[in-house]
Amino acid sequence: MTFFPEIEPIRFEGPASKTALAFRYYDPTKVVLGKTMAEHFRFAVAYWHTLCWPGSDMFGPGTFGRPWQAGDSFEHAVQKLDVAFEFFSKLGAPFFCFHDVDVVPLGESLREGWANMDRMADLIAGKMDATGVKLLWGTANLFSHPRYLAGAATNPDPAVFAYAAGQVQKVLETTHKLGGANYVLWGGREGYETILNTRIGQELDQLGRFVSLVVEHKHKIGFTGQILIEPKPCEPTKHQYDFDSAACAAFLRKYGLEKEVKLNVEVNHATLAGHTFEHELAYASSQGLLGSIDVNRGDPQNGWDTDQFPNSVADWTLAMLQILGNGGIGAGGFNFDAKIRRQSIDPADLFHGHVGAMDLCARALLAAAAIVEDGTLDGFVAERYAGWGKGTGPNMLAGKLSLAEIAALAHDAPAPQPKSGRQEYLENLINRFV
Ligand code: XUL
Ligand code: CO
Repeated sequence: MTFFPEIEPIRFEGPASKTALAFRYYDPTKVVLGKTMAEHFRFAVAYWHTLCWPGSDMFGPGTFGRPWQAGDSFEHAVQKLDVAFEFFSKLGAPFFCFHDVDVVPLGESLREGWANMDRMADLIAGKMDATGVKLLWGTANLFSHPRYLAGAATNPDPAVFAYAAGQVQKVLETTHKLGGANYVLWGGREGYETILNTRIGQELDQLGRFVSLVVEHKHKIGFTGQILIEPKPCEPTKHQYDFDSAACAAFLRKYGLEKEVKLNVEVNHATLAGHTFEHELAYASSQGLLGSIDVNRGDPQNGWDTDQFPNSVADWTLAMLQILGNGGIGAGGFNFDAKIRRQSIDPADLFHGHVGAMDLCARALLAAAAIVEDGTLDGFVAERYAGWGKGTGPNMLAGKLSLAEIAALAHDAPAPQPKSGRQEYLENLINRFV
């Protein structure tokens, strides 16, 4: 049985290829700055957008009519699993990501959900063995079921906290069993709608406790993958606590988790927070917290999470510069948290979305690598901060001088002169490589 009979495995054919579904730039074996493209990206398909989303929106039902979406039984989930691994294999995606609810019906009780997950985990393991596709991360959906309407870990009702703990325990253990590289917590409803019914401090303490419990359990079961939280400022809640990289860094430090937990940074979430993606990457990286990324794009005019596939080489080159500056993405990867549009009803459209996005990332990597190899940009920035590496600069930074001693230096020195930041020059420089 095949769901994509007309699709051949996608191959690298180079920039001159006339084949619509071929890679022009993404060559997994090509070495760039000492690593293969496969190692740079660790591309993953998101189960939820690619296999589960039916093409619905707020004004109308699903348009895709996928056969496995006709019901929510275990049999439907098995059908979906077959299609999922056919898709991953033909695409040549080395990884996938899932929520518990994406791969299996969770049933009416935690007990039923756990039993279904165990049954499904064996089937997933079989598929992974047969295809060589690996798990980038697992996560529990703690936001769709009505029990989570007021949050999971931050719910005013401890019984909801306990139910969420049960879901996370099972998915964390399943992720471990499947050899997953990471476990993600996105706090979709960990926030609030109105301050009139909300105690922010209490809710943050609950969230801190919850993440600490996850970390404790990770060590208890011997899971060596990364635990990641995923910043997003809003949607579905009006105010979400893990607003952006900076808010997450502060949260992790307050609860003593900054050595245990990193960030899964998503493009569209940066847009919603009023930041560029490169800002979010740079901030996370500066704090040693860049763990993984969710690849997509928002819409410059619409203020919601459109989760589109990326399509700007210029934007992605800036992101790739930050990722290269971080020394790569480590145990994380590039997860396509992106969906095709509601009108893109043909199964082949799923391939067009992913193939184009993988190629775009590869093209941006080549541009960013050329910028790094050229060295002009790095040289400019190094020169801009050079004062901090010589003279009294290092001592000022290391806390060896008091405020008064530093002021005394200023009394005796010539007055500092303003210098150009050269933004236009630098923007032109980047455009030579894009
Ligand atoms: C929602 C979002 C999620 C997380 C996983 O905006 O990005 O899909 O990535 O729960
Ligand atoms: Co995401």
